[in-house]
Amino acid sequence: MPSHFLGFDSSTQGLKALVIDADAGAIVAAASVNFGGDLPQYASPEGVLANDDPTVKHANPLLWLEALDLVLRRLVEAGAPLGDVRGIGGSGQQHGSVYLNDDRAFGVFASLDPARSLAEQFAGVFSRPTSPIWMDSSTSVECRELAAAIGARLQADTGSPAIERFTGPQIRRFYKTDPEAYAATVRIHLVSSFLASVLIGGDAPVDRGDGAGMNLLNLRTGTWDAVIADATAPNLIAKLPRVGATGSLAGALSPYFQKYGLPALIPVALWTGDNPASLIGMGAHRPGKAVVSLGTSDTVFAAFDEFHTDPDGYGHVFGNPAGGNMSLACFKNGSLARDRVRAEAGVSWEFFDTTAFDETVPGNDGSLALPWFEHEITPSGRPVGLRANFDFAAAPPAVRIRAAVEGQVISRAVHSEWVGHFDTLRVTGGASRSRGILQTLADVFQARVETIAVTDSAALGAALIAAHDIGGHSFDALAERFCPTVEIVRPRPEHAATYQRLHDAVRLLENA
Ligand code: XUL
Repeated sequence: MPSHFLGFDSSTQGLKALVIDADAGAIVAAASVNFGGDLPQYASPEGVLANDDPTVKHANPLLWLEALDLVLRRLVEAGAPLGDVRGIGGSGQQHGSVYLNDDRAFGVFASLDPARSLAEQFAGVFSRPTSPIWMDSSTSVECRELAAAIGARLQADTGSPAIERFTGPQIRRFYKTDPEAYAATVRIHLVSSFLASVLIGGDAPVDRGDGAGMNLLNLRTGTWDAVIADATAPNLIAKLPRVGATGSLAGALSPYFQKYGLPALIPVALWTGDNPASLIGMGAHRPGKAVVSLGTSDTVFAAFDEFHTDPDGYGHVFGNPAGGNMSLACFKNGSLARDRVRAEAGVSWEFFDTTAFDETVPGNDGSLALPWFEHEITPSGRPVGLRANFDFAAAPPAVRIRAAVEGQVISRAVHSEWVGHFDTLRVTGGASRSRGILQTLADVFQARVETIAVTDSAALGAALIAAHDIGGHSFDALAERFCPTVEIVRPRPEHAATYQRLHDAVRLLENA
């Protein structure tokens, strides 16, 4: 009997779906929907609605539903063996929230009509017509209020201090700006638990992995924190779904989805956040291995067992879908900043990998730069602009580019120190093609750097979670089958001390 599982990832800009064969370690079908390109009627080219206030970033939840129908149609058209699927998993962009209005909403979930689209049936059930997503930064006042009300316990118990994009501050803002609509809200879901609810035609629990990104879940008790919830908005706990135990199921698939040839009543795993799912999809579910994702923004995340938090308050603790915890630090100035420095120096990445590497020395004789062209979030609250501890404009391209790459990589290491030591870094994202960047990561972190062949790590992780939670496959076996190493770059111990010394220099530059 085939061991097929379906995984979804509903991210900021699109929805991906993969069917895997867990025994064979193979992806047997894939489809995707790009929100901007495929569903232009939602006027969200990057998955976000336009707003006069640049701090407000909302999305239309009907867009996510329309994409769900479309991606399933595309899987059918691609001949995906949906009739063999034994279980489903999913992940969603973290922190975003969906507000359901009254008992009608629950009625719609329970009686989905296969003759009509999801978007058609869910229109009118949202008490807040648009969903704030993780890019929103409009809640600094609410964050200050929560911080004042709860103090240090907020981070100590939920894993993060008050963070603008986190769900609790977003809920508080909704309550303050539209108290009537807030009062008429019966349920507030995360993107992940909302889409799981649609799949089961019911009310899916929030998983610990994604729930940790809300400033509401007490990670020590594993349940909603009543005091923090009360300080966030009145009567909030009654509006939140249950918190599901890691590895438990959301429910059975709604009959609606039989129209795509999916078997009746197959289990649906709890959906999680895209980063927790990526931890699994990158084969990094065990402590000691960190993932460095070099994209538009850079993220560093890793599994760790013992619950502890970042003393600087920039890193987060989320739940690891394999059990225990994971850390995450997000750096807004990633690839775009690196590339701007490179372009302004008038050179190619190949130049960095070869000439710049030969003409300069590791540590760059202490010359460091932090290309903060956007407001950085790790650390936050600093003015934008390029920071350097030398005359940047007058320096040769090789020095400039090494200064920026090393400044970035050392700051990734500085803000991951609280997590503990990593033996291995699994690197993904466009910049992982640069041999020079990989070597710098290996030398700065003094860890073995690996690249792997996985591209859609969140969707793959979601399918692997289903294979584990539903199919009983072990995460170790799945990681071995699906995430083999492609390339290894070893750290050079002779450069350890040089880079360690520069940690303080980077902190100084960040605070200058
Ligand atoms: C993590 C975060 C982002 C979103 C992107 O805290 O805000 O990585 O999850 O989808």
